Amino acid sequence: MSHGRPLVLVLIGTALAAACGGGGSSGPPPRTIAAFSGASQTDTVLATLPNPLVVLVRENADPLAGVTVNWTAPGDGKVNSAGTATTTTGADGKASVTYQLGHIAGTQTPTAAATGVSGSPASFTITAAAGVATQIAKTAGDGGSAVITGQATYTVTARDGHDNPKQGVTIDWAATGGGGSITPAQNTTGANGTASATRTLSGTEGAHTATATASSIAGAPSVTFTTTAITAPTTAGVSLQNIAFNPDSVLIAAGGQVTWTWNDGTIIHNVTFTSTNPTPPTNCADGASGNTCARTFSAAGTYSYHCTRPGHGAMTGKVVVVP
Ligand SMILES: [Cu+2]
Repeated sequence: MSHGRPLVLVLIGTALAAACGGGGSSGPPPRTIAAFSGASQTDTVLATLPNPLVVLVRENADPLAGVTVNWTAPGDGKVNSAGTATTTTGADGKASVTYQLGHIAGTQTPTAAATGVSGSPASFTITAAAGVATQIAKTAGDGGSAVITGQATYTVTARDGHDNPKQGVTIDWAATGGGGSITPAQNTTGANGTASATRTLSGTEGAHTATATASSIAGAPSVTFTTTAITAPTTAGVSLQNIAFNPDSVLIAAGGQVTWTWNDGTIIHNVTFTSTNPTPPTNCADGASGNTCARTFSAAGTYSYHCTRPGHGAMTGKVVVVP
């Protein structure tokens, strides 16, 4: 005897027992619902699965006919061409629907529920794969600047017509302006739909362009990345003003020098390095307006610093040194 069954079933069971003239006071026989077939199918978004979703309802071990099964599709998936469907089990205890996948790639879980039946709702785990790739887009690396002969990393993402990332799309990379090179010349998008390449700039300042083209996609879409090549200066200046370093990031060539100038009246500041690799130069001590401090940076890398005066915690800066 199980507990928690709806009262109606208890009454039905009692009535059946009475009608059969036996059974005495035992409860209704156990009913179960379970996925029978069609679970674990995989297809493309918006496709209709080749096999229907089938549940089996039993009473004790026997198929039970006439049980109402309420189906629900997740998202914009469809059971029997709609968001929900109602079917009735046949003489074999089975009920079934067709399933059309929703547009979002990944796991989709349609369900089948029956009132007062153990195991309800039964669920089906369907895997939706992205559809045919229709587009590529720049997703990282475009529009920055880098020192001459330096590098930039570009990333494109291929997607299907529903914006699902699409794996396995071939991307051709080409350096198209400014000189230099890009590698690899060709690769394919990964599981997250992305592919990346490394652009190496020439020794000439100015715009460097490169393209990513997906020839296998209808229309062979192509996107253009631009990086501006700059020559790192050998000197840079930073003003300490309004309880801030301005600018808070400077770029210099290795061996170059940065000069800090105090311009904040009587407010005391210092320059205290916080990064350790590369080894930073000596800190600049407390000072007020009129004070200056120059430091030379011989090793390439990023040097972070801040001001340690009370209440100046937001006063941070960095020096980026390139070879
Ligand atoms: Cu300060």
